[in-house]
Amino acid sequence: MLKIHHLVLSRSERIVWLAEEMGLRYELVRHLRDPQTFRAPPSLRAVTPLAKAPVIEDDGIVVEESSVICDYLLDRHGDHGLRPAPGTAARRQYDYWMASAESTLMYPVLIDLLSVLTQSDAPGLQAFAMGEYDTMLAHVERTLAGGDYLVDNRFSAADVMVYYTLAMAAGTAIPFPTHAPLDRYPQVRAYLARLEQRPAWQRTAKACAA
Ligand SMILES: N[C@@H](CCC(=O)N[C@@H](CS)C(=O)NCC(=O)O)C(=O)O
Repeated sequence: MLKIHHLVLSRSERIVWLAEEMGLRYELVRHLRDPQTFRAPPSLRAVTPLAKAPVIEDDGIVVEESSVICDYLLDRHGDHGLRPAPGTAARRQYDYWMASAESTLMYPVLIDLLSVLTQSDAPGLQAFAMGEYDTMLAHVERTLAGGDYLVDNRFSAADVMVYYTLAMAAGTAIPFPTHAPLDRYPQVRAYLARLEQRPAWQRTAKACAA
């Protein structure tokens, strides 16, 4: 059976959420972070030398990296209406958001969180993060002006990916204060609230709770 390794308070919530949206059967293996360092425990290193979550095991195959796992599950079990058809404009947008969630959109969040976690006071770096926050949040805000979801006005795995990045920025995914100026982006805040209404998200929140 599909095994989803969940590092509590981490991006692996994405995979549990997608599995719930798809109605998959899976075993959830929870790994607790080190309370001092907030790093992954040795139990995760036993699954992958990277010791990063998410990671899944499926019939002896180990798959890592959130967006790759999402597309692996959709390839293996069918799209379930959660991914546009290949070769379409919608699919190009989907691919863009899937990749962006862990790259362009994530940069300011990581810089901000690492500054907070390491208690470093580098004003230049913080100013850079604030500028990038505005660039990325304005981009999501503009996209949402055209509909309730990021791609083709339909919920997709791209929303699952981007949600977690935005929830990190909002400070709701992990218990560290951030400086993301979400108050200036009402469409983004409404989008997060809308996604959190989904029954599959609510089941995920319960299963993944710390
Ligand atoms: N880009 C990777 C990021 C993986 C990653 O950094 N995961 C974090 C959790 S949010 C982790 O496992 N951190 C624990 C550690 O580094 O000790 C993905 O999306 O899967």
